[in-house]
Amino acid sequence: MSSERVLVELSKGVNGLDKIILRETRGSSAEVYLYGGHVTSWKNDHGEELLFVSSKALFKPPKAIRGGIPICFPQFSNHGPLEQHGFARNRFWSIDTDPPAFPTNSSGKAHINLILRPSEEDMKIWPHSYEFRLRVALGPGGDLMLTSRIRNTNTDGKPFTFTFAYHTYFSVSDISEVRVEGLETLDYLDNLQNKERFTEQGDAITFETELDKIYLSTPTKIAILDHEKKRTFVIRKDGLPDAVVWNPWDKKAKAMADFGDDEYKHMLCVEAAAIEKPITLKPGEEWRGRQELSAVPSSYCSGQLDPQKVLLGS
Ligand code: TA6
Repeated sequence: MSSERVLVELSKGVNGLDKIILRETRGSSAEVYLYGGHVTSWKNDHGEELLFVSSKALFKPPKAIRGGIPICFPQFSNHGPLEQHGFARNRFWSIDTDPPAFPTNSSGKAHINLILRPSEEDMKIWPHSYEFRLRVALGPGGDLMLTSRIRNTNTDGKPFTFTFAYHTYFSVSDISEVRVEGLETLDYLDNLQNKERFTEQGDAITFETELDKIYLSTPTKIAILDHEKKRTFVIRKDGLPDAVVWNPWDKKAKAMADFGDDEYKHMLCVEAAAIEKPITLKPGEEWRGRQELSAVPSSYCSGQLDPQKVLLGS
């Protein structure tokens, strides 16, 4: 019983906002704010921070926290009439004390269950009743798992449709030294060219200017190679066919009040998402979207880790 307590701790964060700290016995940890159901920290068992949070992030409603893993629901970006990225990221979530059963293999890990239901105010802007259950779990190896279960609880027989993203901000050493593997030759919508559709060239994605693309029907595994840090992030995703890749570069960085002018050099968003084909749920139906993040110590050039082996391997 005692080790259990250490694994999950309710605490106060910035501006006194409630947060949950998850600790894994070997030393990795994660932090989740009830504001936004927002993961703001993920550390490996050396205590190194793996997610980027801006030094100018505001932890003050109604502004979403700049960094970590904002949840975009029920609308990704401006793909619809609602506010940018929907409203889940600037609502207060609750701890779900009675979550429906979960797949057996997740028991015993440091995890927390959160829940979001619409307020009367929300119903005025998006007239649907739903239950959004979010489980955040740390695996024995320090992997970070986020599982969303969204159920349509409308009593008026109405279906609803939404788009979704885990808007993950990864911490990188130097964006110009980073490569993304797994999205080669895929079609994408370019957000910098009116969402026009293009096909990616055959090589890994590298960064030398602002980039804002939605890759369509991607493989379930994507790798981010941080050459300088000899680290590879592996994103495994389920129920989330698309992937957004974003770096604001210098001009956009300067234009964002809650983002440092040079911080674009040390972050990259790679977002497991469902955008191209919005999800429609009839009353009683439930959707599941899961992402698992791993950080593998690696040295690309030493060949210890061939990204193709990562992407094609287990
Ligand atoms: O996911 C990429 C994106 O949609 C970009 O277009 C950019 O706007 C980014 O999200 C940040 O959005 P935010 O509303 O958090 O400023």
